[in-house]
Amino acid sequence: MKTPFYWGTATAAYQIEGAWLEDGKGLNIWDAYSHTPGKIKNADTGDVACDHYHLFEKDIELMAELGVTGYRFSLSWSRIIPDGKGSVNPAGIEFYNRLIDGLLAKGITPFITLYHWDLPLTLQLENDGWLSEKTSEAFCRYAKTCFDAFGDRVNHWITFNENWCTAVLGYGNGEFAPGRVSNTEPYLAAHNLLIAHGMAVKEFREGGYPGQIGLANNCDWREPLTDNEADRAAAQESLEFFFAWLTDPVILGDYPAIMKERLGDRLPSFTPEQQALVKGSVDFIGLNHYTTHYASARPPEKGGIAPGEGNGGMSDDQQVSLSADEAWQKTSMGWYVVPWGFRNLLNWIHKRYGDYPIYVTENGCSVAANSREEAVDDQFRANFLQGYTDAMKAARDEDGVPVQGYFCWSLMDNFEWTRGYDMRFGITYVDFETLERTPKASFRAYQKIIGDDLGR
Ligand code: PNW
Repeated sequence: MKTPFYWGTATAAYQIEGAWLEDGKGLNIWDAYSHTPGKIKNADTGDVACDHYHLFEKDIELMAELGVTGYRFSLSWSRIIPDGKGSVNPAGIEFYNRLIDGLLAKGITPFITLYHWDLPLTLQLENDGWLSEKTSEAFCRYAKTCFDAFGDRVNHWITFNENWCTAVLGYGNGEFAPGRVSNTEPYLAAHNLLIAHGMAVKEFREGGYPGQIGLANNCDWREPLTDNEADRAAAQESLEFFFAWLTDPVILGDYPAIMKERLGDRLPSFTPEQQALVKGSVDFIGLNHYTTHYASARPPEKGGIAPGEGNGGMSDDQQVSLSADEAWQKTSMGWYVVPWGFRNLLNWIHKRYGDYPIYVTENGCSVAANSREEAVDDQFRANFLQGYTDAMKAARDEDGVPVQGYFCWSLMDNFEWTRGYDMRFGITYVDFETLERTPKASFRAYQKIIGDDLGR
């Protein structure tokens, strides 16, 4: 039987749920961060967000109308275990039970992300978050709680969303919660995240829960600026610092050689026990993809990001300059629209790791608008989705890359982290005053893309 291709949308708990103090939920680091003055655009918070906690039935209806066969969402750890490590909150389990049952009733397959950045605050305060392996142990227990509660109906599990962001933005340049700045801590945090992943997967496999488990890592494409050897090496180096850093260990069992060489003791090494735990710990590769840059060994002549000017310590560690073609279209986040980069990246991943099923766990764009009318008429996003899904289908159908799912980010406008509600990524417009949802032009375009591919 041909494996089904999942067409879906994606969201994350902190970005949509709201209900931050309801029904026994504990605080998490994004609750704390968004309430810290100066951290978030317009002092926005996720206190209410899309109020999905109360409106989830409407959101399931929307997805049924869209025609998706999968939905990727995350669980709020502190809603399920308020202090991250102690007793379980039955109301938290109950909420996700209703969501899962509602999806299944519409024939939508749930893909659960266990961790999309909202660490229970107690674990931050007591353990310094991901700087301690105690947090990995707490995660493993939380994961088991979820497998036990939902594993009878959920067969697709993603332990972590974008460990690159947690490590680099959370512990490197201080942009995301917990807001730490360091050129050592990102590597330690990432190591503990990988150990936590390995522990949870061991629990999953030994517990005999049915289904597949993996990670969702983010990666942009890096195209060599010229065809010369040095620029091709720079592009490769950049991809290894970005994606291979967090994917090689779970498939090949160790960090990329170039990172070990370059970083010395700033990069933790795997003990034999840790290596046994982590190696082979994914059943699929999850990829979140948003943009492309040129990479070169020397600073580009004009514009671009030279080594040492980039994303905190991590970028300084790469001897790579990034630049873009000014002819490329840009989203309102300033991210370039380059569908062929997506196709190249899918091929690069296939070549490096072999025949693992790949799920595109996120892809999408933010579009600026001055009014609701303008926002709903988002031809830009409709074109973006057409271009990117065409590129993915070319990789799947012409290049033989085993892509088995695509999840558009996002089902609806939501809390875009430090950018607050200012950046809208949704194919559904959300009025944050009334919480009314309105499908955009891109919703209709995506509906058609799905229908055509599934032969409806
Ligand atoms: C991802 N970067 O975040 C997240 O998984 C989503 O929660 C988020 O809403 C979406 O992409 C859009 O931003 C990213 O700096 C945040 O490269 C930052 C970066 C990449 C992805």
